[in-house]
Amino acid sequence: MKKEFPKNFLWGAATSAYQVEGAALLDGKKASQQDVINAQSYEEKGFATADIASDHYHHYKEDVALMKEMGFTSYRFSIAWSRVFPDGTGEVNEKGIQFYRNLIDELLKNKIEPIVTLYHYDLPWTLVEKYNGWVDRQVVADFENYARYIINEFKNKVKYWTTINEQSIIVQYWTQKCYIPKELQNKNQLRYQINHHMNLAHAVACKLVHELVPNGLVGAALGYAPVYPLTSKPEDVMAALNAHDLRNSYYLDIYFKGEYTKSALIYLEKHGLAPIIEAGDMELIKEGYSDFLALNYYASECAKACPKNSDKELRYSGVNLSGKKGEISGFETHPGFYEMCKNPNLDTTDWDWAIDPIGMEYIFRDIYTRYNKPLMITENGLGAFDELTKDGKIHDSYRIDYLREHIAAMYRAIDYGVEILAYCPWSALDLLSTSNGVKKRYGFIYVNRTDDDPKECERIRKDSFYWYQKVIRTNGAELT
Ligand code: BGP
Repeated sequence: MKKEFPKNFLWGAATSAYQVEGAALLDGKKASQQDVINAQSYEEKGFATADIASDHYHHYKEDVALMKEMGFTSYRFSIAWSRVFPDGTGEVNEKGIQFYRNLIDELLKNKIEPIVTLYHYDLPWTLVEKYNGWVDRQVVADFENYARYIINEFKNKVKYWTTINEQSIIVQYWTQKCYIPKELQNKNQLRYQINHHMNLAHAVACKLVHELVPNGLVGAALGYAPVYPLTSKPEDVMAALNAHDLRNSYYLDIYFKGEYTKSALIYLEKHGLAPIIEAGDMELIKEGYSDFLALNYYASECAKACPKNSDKELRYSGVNLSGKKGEISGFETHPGFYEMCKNPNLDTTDWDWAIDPIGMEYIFRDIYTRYNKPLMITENGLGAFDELTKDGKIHDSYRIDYLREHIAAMYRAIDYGVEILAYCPWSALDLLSTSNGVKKRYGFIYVNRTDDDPKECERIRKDSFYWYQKVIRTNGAELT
């Protein structure tokens, strides 16, 4: 029997501002920390800068038309704070906000529901220069000013709001996702302090949506992976539980219960890593409750025991910069608590991300059972080296296989009663990867450029474009 998704299920895809827009210093926009980080990584590693990215700033009408052609009923994107407030605070940049008015109007004209992310890694550079950005509590007040302006501006046009993108990933990869001055990079407590400031900013944004947006719904967009034990040895199972508490529940409990997961906080306190929490913080966090959770799911993770007396030291997640399987630079390790490792039961992408559709079904079931809130997917997808073949096409059957299995997993979760609102895989069109330039592609729409040469950023429909069009047309009943 063919299985359709619920009647008003939202189908679409996702992007983020600095990864897709380009026009990094145009029409009054000033640099964000990502413009600076990516300029450095171009110098050091040859990955593209964010200057032009996919030039969506100039192609947005064409891009929305292509989304419409695929049948999108939603589109998840982010607003660049430094386009609207070039210095983070102060005067609004009229041309900057006009871009988002135009984009949102274009989406609504095409009956595509905008799902707006307020913050996706791109803090205005001025705030980094002023006070080291997220390291300083002042950022919460500046974020509130920015968020209030944006939410007010679009309160009658945007129903779904996501606050901060992937706090859990920011903790792991903090120098990629935030600009951290060299002299602070060995102070790991700051990872959790930054996260605490983000929890406050998240709560502030939730309160603003509840206050200002009629029927508005708000939640965080969290990078989330289930953690499996490497073996059924009790010490590995315990390690997986520890990893789950520190990497997953530590965020979810804030969003839905307004408190830090005890076991994780005790671990952090014992090791001098816990955030400084000021009077009133936890009350604010409780008041800023979430209506739903947006999940970014790519891969599952695996953990094993790491005895306290081993010779290992605290370290955070490594990254694969080459796109050659097996070249990941290391795994997160907390001696005495857990050590992450490769799952021998799963194949991986070329960048060592475990491919695991059942993992997505698992997290849907698990999170919904524990918190009983609606969920949506705001990222899911396969990074790959796509080839533009001589016939002018992109035969990305591997991406279709990946997405098909994940959509089927999502259906199984719905079948078991999980409330899922939307599926917005990564990414609508090819864009700048956070860690691997533009060679690593995710889109349904190919953007013809290289790391060195932006060319014209011509848009070309991939095979997955036509496949997804059919999936949406049949409301998920036809996945072949
Ligand atoms: C998520 C981010 C996205 C995105 C994606 C793929 O963590 O929210 O911004 O880029 O991962 O990651 P990458 O670009 O490193 O392949």
